[in-house]
This record gives sequence, C-alpha cells and structure tokens, in this order.
Amino acid sequence: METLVFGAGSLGSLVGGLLAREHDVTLVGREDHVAAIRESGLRLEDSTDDGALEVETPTTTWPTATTDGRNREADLAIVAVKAFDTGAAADALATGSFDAVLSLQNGLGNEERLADRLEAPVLAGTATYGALLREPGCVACTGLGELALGARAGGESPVADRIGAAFAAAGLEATVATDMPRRLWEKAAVNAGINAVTALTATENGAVLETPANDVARAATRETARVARDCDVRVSNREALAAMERVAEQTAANTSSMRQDVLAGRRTEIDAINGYIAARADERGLEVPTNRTLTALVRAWERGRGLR
Ligand code: KPL
Repeated sequence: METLVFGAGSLGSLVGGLLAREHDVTLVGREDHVAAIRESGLRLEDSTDDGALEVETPTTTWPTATTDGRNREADLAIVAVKAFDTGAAADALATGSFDAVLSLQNGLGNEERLADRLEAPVLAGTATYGALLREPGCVACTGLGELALGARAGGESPVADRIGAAFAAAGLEATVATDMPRRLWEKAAVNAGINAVTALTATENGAVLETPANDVARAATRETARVARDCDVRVSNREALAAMERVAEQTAANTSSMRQDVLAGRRTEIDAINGYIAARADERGLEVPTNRTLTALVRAWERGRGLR
C-alpha cells in the first residue's frame, strides 16, 4: 500500500514509520525533521516498558508540509497535521490523487473539512499512542495505545476494512470501528478535560487527577458528553469521565500535546477541542461554561504571543 503521511510530526512519523516496515511510505513534514530523515532515516524509539518498537525506517520525504503534498498519488493519504492546518492540507491534497484519506488528528470537525474539499472517501481515525518528537529524525513512542479507524459517519466501510488489513500486515493493529462518531467525541471529551488544563497549569497529564484541576477537567469532560448527546452521539457522562481519568492515569507522566505547543510557543488546537465544543453548544443553546472559559484563556495566551 503506497501511503503518504501528511504532517509527519510525532504521531504521523510514528504511524508512518511503523507502516514503512511493510509498505511504501512517504513522510511530508517540517524541514529540519525531513532533512534529518533524508540524512539517516527515521529512528523510532520505544520509551514504554515493552521494548519492542525500535526500528530504523527508510523513508522518502519532501521539505515542507503544506505545499509539497501537491500532485502526489497514493493508495492512502494519512492526514496528521495540526487541526488548524487541515484546510491547507486539504487544498494541497486536492491537487493529488488518493484512493482514500484517513484523518488521524486531534479534535473534532477535521474529517468534514477534508471531505468538503476532497473527492476520495475520508475516513476518521483515533490514536491514543503517546508520541514525542525527541529531535529531528527521532520519534519516541511514550505509551502504547489503540488505533481505530472507520467511516466518519459510522457504519461498515469496505475501504476501512482494506486499510485495517494493510495496517495489520505491517504489524500495526488497528480496530476497524463502526462507531467512529462515538469514538471521536469520547476522545474529544478526554482532550477537553486534559489538554487545556495541563497547558494552563504547566503540569503533566496526571495532574488532572488531583484537585482542583480534577474538578475543572471533569466539568469540561461532562459538558462535552452532553453536547455529544445533543448531536445524537451516545456518550454517557460516566463513560466519558472514566475514559478521561483512565487516559490521565495511563499517561500520567506525559506532556499533553497542547502543553507541548505552549512550551514551544506554538499555536494550539484549542479551536478544534474546547472551542469546537463551545461553538456546537452555542448553536444548540447549551451552557458549557468550563469549555468556554478554557477556550478564552488559551486563546488569550495565543493572542498575547501573536499567534492568532
Ligand atoms: O491526546 C492527548 C494529547 O495530548 O493531545 C492526550 C490523550 C491528552 C494524551 O496526552
């Protein structure tokens, strides 16, 4: 399976690198990372207890993420760019030809943006692997997780079945799921609880298990489940809270992606997480004060940094 990974940051490089054990993979990512991979291949390190993921992966690369995906052809394009780059990724991918597109991104609304622009079927994906770009050319797997993919509106998808089988052939187990909307909202509920709280309090994920951060994280997660249900996606408060606290426990020592962005002085994915939830709640006349406050605080930080 010829695969283009568009947005080879930490997660994109990890998934692409693992797929490259069996398939032709092209990584499209940032210039320094790409240059390092060109020079000596992609190094995947295993920082979990498992000790099983150390591989050297030869890949082909291009130097810039949002322009050089143009006019490419592949069986599959995996979109792993930051949520705010989804529009630019869609524009670039629209000039190429792909049999299927798989979004492996944080937040909600990414698949719709891609599908609005692209002819190929767009699948939804969730990945709960911990991944960290240690240095250009080197990505560490900091937590083994689950990968799920399927039709973005839910239900059976022969395209998803094919891609799931291709992932399995590379030793990358992926659940082919018929309930992607529920999975996406549950993941959003996890991210809504953990990401902004850890970014704003400069803490690791485990901190949201302790008061007062726990109260804020639980409120954001509960509000998200409420909005999901109003959007006809069945996520109970209990399930969402259990998922958020389970992930916080399993990744207690990890730095959330939003905190990583803040530490690096980069724009965050707040608009696709708490901001998206607040916007959907607005449309539906629902109150989500915690998501609204977290969104306002992170956006204020971004404005102060000239990032928006
Ligand atoms: O997905 C994550 C993120 O950091 O964006 C969590 C689940 C919070 C793990 O760090």
